[in-house]
Amino acid sequence: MATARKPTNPTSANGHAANGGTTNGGLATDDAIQIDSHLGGPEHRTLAEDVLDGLTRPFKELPPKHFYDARGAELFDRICELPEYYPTRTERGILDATAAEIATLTGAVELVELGSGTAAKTRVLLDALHRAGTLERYVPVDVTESMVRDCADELTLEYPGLRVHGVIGDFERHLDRVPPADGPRLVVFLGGTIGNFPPGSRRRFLRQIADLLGPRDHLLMGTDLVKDAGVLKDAYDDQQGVTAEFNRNVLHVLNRELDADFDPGDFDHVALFDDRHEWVEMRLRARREHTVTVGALELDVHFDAGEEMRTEISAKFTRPRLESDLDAAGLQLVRWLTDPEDLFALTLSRPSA
Ligand code: AVJ
Repeated sequence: MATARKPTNPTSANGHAANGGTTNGGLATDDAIQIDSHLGGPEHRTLAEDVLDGLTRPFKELPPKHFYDARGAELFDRICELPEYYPTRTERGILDATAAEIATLTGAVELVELGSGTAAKTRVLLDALHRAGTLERYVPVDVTESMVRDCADELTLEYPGLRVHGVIGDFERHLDRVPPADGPRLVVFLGGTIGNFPPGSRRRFLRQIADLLGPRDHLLMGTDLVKDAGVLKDAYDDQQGVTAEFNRNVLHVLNRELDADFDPGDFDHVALFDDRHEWVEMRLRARREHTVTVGALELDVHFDAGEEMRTEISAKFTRPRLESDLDAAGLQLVRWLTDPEDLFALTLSRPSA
């Protein structure tokens, strides 16, 4: 496929196409693109609220969503290339092997992607739907404005006739802003990110996703699977220390955004598999007793030597547990798609009859 270069994209300030209605022989112009932004600053408030809440708990905790500033996104991309981190390439292999079947089963006219990022893996699905002749619209939902805009520009060039309706927002808060379906819809949530939700919120979030689905629509979700604890630990504690840097990056985010004075060098990276909960946990462990100030919150936070702060859970699934989570959200499994080693699964599901 031709790699399209990014043209300038003159969308107006409110994010709506400035020149809607005209066509241009299938060329990518702004009438193929509509972008709505739902981020008007309150992003900082959720960070401040999360930090105040998380750092004043008896067992300190920070939610993983704040890892992903520009540096965090770059470190995560490097994680995806690590020999120890199998999920990305495994999911990609499953998609390569099954995209055509997914296209046939869903007959989807539109693809809605939660946490679309650079949409690297999405192209496999877009290709399959394009080849099946059904693809009309792509709806990426992502907090990073530049990612949504760049991929809208690129994809409208790569797929002549494709419309892109981007939603810049937090998929945990703005799912109700996803435009109404134009025809059979495929919602995709890849990468295993559902694993970041603890079990109760996971089911609540799956129910919100289910609300985006009509009777002919489908959800395609990627989930990492339970496996040997050593393999899991290595995937989250790599030799090169990239995951450790990614983990500590959240402290840089707090320093910059909330005027905190963390010294990331005061914390060790910890990764472990909790086999009772069937999740990987990442923590930051204080090397010495010290107190950190979070200026924007007028908050002093004391750490004991060896105290651990949880920064991420990444749930690992079994088929029965996933089916019961789907069932609780009003969804039923249509296809269970895995790699030959059963490392990772893609599940295709639809609203229960
Ligand atoms: C992007 C949430 C799927 O849980 O494996 C990678 C994030 N954390 N290495 C995961 C992550 C440490 C990743 N997800």
